Amino acid sequence: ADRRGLVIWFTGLSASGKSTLAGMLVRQLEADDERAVTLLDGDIIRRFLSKGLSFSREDRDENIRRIGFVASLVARHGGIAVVAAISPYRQARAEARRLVEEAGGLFLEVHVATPLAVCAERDPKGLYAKALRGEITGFTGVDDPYEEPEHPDCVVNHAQQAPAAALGSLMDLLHRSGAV
Ligand code: GGZ
Repeated sequence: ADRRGLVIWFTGLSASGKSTLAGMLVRQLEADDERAVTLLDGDIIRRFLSKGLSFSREDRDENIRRIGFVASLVARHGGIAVVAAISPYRQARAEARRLVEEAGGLFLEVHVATPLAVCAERDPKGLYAKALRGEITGFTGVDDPYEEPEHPDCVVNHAQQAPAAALGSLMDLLHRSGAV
């Protein structure tokens, strides 16, 4: 493996399986690659780095800008960052890609394309139910937009694939692109 920085960016709806897959990928990379791996999970970022930000477009974009900036720092030093955030806006994801590429890193966008109906059915935190009852507004996929990636580097779908199979296709991509 070379020393080029690497950012694997998972985008998709709430409860699509981003965090699960990101966690599995981190463990696999830690086993296969001698480099440290930094996990930037939206849920945790919002408790620390982005504490106080709302879910307005402006604040989501600010959240993604911060995550993209940290990922670009990791990439600049030849490290690996794994990001899991809804990142619903194309332009914000493109900006994150630009930052990482300017830092000399390889940016791979993974669309976790689990259908909305399946995410809403899974609903591990009961947030879809609340959004559908109108108790939360501006919930992604219910009454807030999600702009699908037009040219993702990889698409996985937890309604069609077991997590282990999704991880397998991701590892194939990483090996094919010479990233690890
Ligand atoms: C979307 C929301 C919202 C609204 C709270 N819309 O499944 P979760 O619970 O654990 O992950 C979601 C998380 C989204 O944070 P991100 O930083 O990934 O979002 S973004 O990239 O858009 O900045 C969800 C919870 O926060 N959550 N309210 N209105 N998700």
